[in-house]
Order: sequence, then structure tokens, then C-alpha cells
Amino acid sequence: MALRRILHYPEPLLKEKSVAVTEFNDELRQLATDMAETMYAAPGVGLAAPQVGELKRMVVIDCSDSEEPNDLIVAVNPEIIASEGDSLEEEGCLSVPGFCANVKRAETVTLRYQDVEGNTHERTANGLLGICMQHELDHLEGILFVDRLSPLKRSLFRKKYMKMLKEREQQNEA
Ligand code: GNR
Ligand code: NI
Repeated sequence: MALRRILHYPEPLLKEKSVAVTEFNDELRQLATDMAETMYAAPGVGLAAPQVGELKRMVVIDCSDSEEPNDLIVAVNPEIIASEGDSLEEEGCLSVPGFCANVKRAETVTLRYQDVEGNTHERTANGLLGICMQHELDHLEGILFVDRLSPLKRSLFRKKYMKMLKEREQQNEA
């Protein structure tokens, strides 16, 4: 088991499209284990493979609350096969630390995915889990939540974020 480094915006790999998984082998299972461990350590409620530098269509999600921990979903080749309604909720991202914003999403989605053995599952969710499914699928297309903001909000984000990075750099030099 190993923690993996989480890539941060604006690393170019985060903009790339991930490739479908075709081999359900030990290497895939190891990556899934590492991703889950990295997500829990962060802590976060989801993590997509490209966030740890692997352009593979796999995500891990655990949106369970403290009363009911460990509802770990490992979704390989996930697809949203149905969506309904509208939602506007605040999102953050482990690859965009220190920033959050309201993002428009569907309210309810049905996810079809394979597990690490290649068996197919479907799960319908709303609330945080539904949002998280959509957020993680976006990562597999190279899309970050900040890409879903209005052009104005996005450019404000970029200015603020780049300023923060610069300040952090100067702190590290001092
Ligand atoms: O940990 C996370 N929290 C979160 C909160 C609101 C909407 C989406 C998320 S996903 C995020 C982890 C992450 O960046 N996954 O890609
Ligand atoms: Ni994210």
C-alpha cells in the first residue's frame, strides 16, 4: 500500500482524457488500493486516477458520513447512463486546493461501472454522492470543476489561484 502524490492545477496532465481499462489485473487492484488510501488520507470523498498521474478510467468514491463509514465505491470505466433534475452546490477539489465554488450539476444520476474484477454494477444517487460521481467522471475527461464556472468566475479564480501559488513560492524561497 502506498500514498500517491495528488497533482494540482495547473499541471497539464489534469486536462487530458483518460483511457478505458481493458485489463483487470493485480496492477489495477493495487492502483485502486493506493487511490482509496490516498483519498482517505487527504481527506476527500472521491479521487480519480488522473489526479494521481494515471490516465486510466477509474475513480474511487466514499461519501459515507461518520455514522456509516466505508461505503467505498471503486468504479472502473464509469458512465452516467441517466440523469435528472438540477443541483447547485459548493464543490472543492483535491487538485485545486484552497478554492471552492458553486457548480451546476444534475440532481440524480445513475452510474454504470465495473469493479476491479470486471463485473458490471449500477448505482443511482443524489446529494453529495451524485455530485461526486459527476465530479469524478469529469476528471476522466480532463475537466475540473473550475472549467464549469462562468467565464467571469473562472478568470477570477485563475487570478486568485495564480497569486496564491506565487505567494506560496515566495514563502518557500524565504
Ligand atoms: O473531497 C472532495 N469533496 C468534494 C466536495 C464537493 C464536491 C465534490 C467533491 S470531490 C472532492 C475530492 C476530489 O477532488 N475528487 O476529484
Ligand atoms: Ni476533484
